[in-house]
Amino acid sequence: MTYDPLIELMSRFEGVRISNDSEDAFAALSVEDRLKKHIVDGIKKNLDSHIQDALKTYEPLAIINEILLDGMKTVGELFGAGKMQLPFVLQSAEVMKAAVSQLEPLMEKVEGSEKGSILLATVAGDVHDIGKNLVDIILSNNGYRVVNIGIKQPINNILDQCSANQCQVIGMSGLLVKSTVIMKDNLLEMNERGLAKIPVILGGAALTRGYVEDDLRDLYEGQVHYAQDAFEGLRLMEQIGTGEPITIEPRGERVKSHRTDGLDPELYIFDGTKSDVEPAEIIPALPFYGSRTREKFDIFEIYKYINLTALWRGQWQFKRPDGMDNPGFNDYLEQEARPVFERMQRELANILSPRVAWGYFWAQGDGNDLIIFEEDQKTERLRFTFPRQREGRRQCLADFFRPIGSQEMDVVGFSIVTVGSEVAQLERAMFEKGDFQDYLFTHGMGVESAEALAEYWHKLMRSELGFGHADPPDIKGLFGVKYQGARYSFGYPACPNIEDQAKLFELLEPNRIGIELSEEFMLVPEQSTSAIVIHHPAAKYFNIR
Ligand code: B1M
Repeated sequence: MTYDPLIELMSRFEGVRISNDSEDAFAALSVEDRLKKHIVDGIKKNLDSHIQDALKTYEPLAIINEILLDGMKTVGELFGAGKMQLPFVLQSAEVMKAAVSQLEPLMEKVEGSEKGSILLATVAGDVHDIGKNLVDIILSNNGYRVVNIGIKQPINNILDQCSANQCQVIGMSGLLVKSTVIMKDNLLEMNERGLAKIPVILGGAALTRGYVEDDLRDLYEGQVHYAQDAFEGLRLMEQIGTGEPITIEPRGERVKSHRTDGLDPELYIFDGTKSDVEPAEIIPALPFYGSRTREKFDIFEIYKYINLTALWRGQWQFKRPDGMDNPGFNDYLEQEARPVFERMQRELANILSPRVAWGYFWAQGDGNDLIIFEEDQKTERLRFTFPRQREGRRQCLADFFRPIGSQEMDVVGFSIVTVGSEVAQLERAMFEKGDFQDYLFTHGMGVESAEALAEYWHKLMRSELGFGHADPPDIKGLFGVKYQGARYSFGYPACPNIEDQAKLFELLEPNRIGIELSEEFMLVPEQSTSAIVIHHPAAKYFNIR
């Protein structure tokens, strides 16, 4: 991009909010209210001098416990009432951390000043960091001691670290379906070792309240609680600390949860009944056999494919304030989220390094299997087995291909994309430094850029396969899957077996573009995603039950 001084100047003021942070706005307030205003409004300017003023009357510990934490309590209440958005909560947490760092050296003894302590970990096999780290930020800036031991933590380590650090509570996080099973095993292990006296808090996307509060609570001999988000974690810590009974809302008739991950072995057995999917009329010409890579991209072109709903509402967690209508919320997002999005695009342009491996192969369906053939179109190279819906249309991905033995060979595509590992390093540095708001923004931007690259590349594959002209005219139509065929990621409902990533690796050799497969079949770097690309016009997303 060329340098334009005007754009550069304007960019410095992008995202600047007109806030009441002038000295005048503070001058009329008491020393206590000044500090609370810093916290609630997330203002760092003049924080040190206002802390110096407070030190004339208060001990450092009293400033933290009686004034600053009171400010954070207000922040929590505003968030709970839907009057404050997560990014601004994180801005308050940044101010809290800055204030505590200024006061800590002045305190003789920090231990004992904590409201409670928790050992936080993402469970074995799971690489997801952000959810647990948000919990860490909220708890540690509300007076709790948090020992955050990171991702992929086996139960032995969790228990050893809990004991070594004398933590009162264990918090486990995880985003994968498999992680919910590991959490259950961990609780059983704690029972067995006589450690059920330790209260446990569980959180993460694949968990449900019912699973934790019905199933897991039945088997764990101590207290186990579900936290939907970081603030529920905070409320639970407060209740555990005071010994106050934790209220459990009655939820009607109890239903024991059953396996919902689509990995039930019965779903993989083909009993001869196929779905109602008709054969595709046209089989696309094979663009090339095998796989290729590409590493040169205009990142600004990729940014156009970012799904702003997923980024702004999913990752950055902007929520519609109570009483605001949809058009009002859209205006609000344009005002609050758009400038951050513009800034992030520029700041990450040289950090993100998009890379793709993709390919096309001869294929045919065989019951629940998809056979991939060698270039000779005769020799079997490998096969995938997909689950079939138990009832209804009885769909299975294998049905979207010409069946084994038919005259015509079918074609299947695969893709794997990454935006590199540098963004994860930047995130880590931001988290450690206490730049919590930018940590959230950067993480969201990194993962949604990976998803955008997958969307962008799928579009290119549709044109290589010869039906790109049927695409919807605008990018929004792509998010509604209004094009021919579909891109299914292993681990998602129609092809839930994450271990199939190993076969995709065999076909695409993405090590050439710096993507590795962990022993638990996760992609490293984290900001990566893979897919099987199916051309059949009837191929749409479906669930397996
Ligand atoms: Co994917 N992904 N993804 N993905 N992804 C999930 C996790 C999945 C559940 C979607 C689904 O199937 N519906 C699914 C896993 C299912 C399974 O296990 N079988 C899945 C899959 C399959 C995959 C891939 C394997 C797909 C593929 O490429 N074949 C792949 C794997 C990537 C890898 O290996 N590196 C992949 C890739 C990706 C993207 C890169 C595109 C992207 C980013 C992933 C990432 O963050 N690293 C992505 C996204 C965005 C998602 C979803 C849509 C959102 C995840 C997220 O960022 N949440 C997710 C589905 C979903 O959650 N709806 C999905 C935001 C984050 C802040 O929330 O961590 O849950 P979370 O934390 C929250 C709460 O849960 C709670 O508080 C936090 C703050 O409010 N909380 C706690 C969490 N821990 C807590 C602990 C507590 C208390 C509260 O106390 C101890």
